[in-house]
Amino acid sequence: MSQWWKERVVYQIYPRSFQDTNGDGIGDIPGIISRLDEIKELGAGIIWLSPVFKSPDADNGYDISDYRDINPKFGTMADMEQLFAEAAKRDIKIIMDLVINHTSDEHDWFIKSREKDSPYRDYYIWKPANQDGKPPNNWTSFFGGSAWKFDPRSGEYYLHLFNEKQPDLNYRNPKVIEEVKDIMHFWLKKGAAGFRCDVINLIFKSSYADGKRRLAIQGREHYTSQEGSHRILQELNRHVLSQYDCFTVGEAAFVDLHDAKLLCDPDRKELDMLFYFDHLNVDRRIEKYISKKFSAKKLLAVITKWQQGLDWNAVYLENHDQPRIVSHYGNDGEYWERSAKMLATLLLTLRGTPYIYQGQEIGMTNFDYTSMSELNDVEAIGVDKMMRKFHIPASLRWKMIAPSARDNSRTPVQWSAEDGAGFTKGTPWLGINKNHTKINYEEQKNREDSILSYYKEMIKLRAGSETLKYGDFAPVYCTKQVMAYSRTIIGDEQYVVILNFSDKSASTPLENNLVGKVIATNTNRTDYNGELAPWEAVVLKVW
Ligand code: TEU
Ligand code: CA
Repeated sequence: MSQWWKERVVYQIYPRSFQDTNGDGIGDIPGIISRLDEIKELGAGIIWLSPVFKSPDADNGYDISDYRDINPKFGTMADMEQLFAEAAKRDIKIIMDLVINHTSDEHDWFIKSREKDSPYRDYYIWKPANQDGKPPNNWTSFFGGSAWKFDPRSGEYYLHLFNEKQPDLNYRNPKVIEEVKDIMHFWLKKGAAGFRCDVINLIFKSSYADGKRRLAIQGREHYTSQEGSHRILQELNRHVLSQYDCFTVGEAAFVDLHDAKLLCDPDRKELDMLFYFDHLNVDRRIEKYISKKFSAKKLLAVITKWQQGLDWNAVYLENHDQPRIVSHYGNDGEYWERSAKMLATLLLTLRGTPYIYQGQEIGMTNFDYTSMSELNDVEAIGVDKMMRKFHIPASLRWKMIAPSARDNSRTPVQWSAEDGAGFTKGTPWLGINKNHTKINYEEQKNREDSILSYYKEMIKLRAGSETLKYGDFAPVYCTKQVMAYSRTIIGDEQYVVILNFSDKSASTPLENNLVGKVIATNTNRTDYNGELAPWEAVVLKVW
């Protein structure tokens, strides 16, 4: 079967923030349908749809209470079917978010599982207290606090790696795997072209022993990329995925290159590609709330490791869990436009399938919130609570949380300068950035030198170049400030990409052969002489 997912660019939609049509302040499926032409025009050929399933929204849909129904906030199953049909008309494929590490505690399986003698008891991970009457082990949740919640009715604890409203499924129970297969068939038959698989390398817990003591997420060595997870992925592939023309991208937490190679090895038939986090953590310490200095050198080292280590990468700089890249690795002030384009150049000239997160294509910036009360995210709220327990003062908590919180990327898409940003006529579920009067789709749509136009050009350039899609990657030059790398098909073509990650101008030495014809740039230059302006990007065709 053709690997069309290597040819196309993916556009991620976070439905509640994309486009509202009924004025309730929440994006919806009719809203997505109304914007398919914009996605097509951008040049994306696949949509990754964050969860639209029935959910009490403790974690904005990543807590599913019915995998075969649509959240009424977003619309109906008929709307979803229409979305598949309208997307197909435009040759846009849709992949769904498969969230199977856990369900909502309001899922029917979990409700039944609370009864000790129910046939559903074993769908989840229930354990008695330890000898001291404490939780079964010392594991901590991704969102702060113990990963176990006591259920007084049955006198046992259940495991939740995420929020307590997200109980983990028990993958030692073959019935759970059969349920997952049925859900996958259901959506593939409806027209899904594959899945983004949420924290897929964490599903199998190989032991319930205490975890090594850590600052956070204690216990992870017992469930990260275990043999059991590999086995289950192979089974899902054999019994389901291999029967459809579809692909999977796994989200793999704590993954290292060794595990990633196993997860993505085409011969093992587990995943087609995966999201790792290393490249977004070069300016963060072990925990994302503690920052350290960024350098282009460190970033290039990480990129090189993954570009050369895996045959095919999922290339991304933003998603609904990460801050906006222009605020993270770029400059969202004076050099907003140029640095956003520089980062677009990076995204679209690496080897792999590029993923664009809604709003990234217009250079949306981090949330302009000023206090915790404006946040919605269960993670930020949990982490704040945990820090409070450790007596960390409010000002320091805010300093750590504000730049990294997930709500940074979850503010509504800025379609226009109007009140409501063209997103809603009602009250938005999360604050709209005040800068929508300046940064919005409408303003950039017909402006030739806008960030949006640049994304379109770069997507076209990639689509038309075998070398940019499939060429080998090699690092060429780097300093703290500048990186350069090449993409090559031997005997055919070579491109060199030069990027300046700073407010200062820079130069690259001529002996590195950084010469050639300028194919793309975020400035007006027509030739390259080794001098780079602040935040400049230059793509050279060397031969
Ligand atoms: O994210 C999993 C995950 O690893 C995140 O918790 C990550 O550590 C954190 O968000 C980085 O800030 C996935 C989803 O993408 C996320 O939205 C969900 O909350 C989570 O799984 C649970 O389903
Ligand atoms: Ca709505």
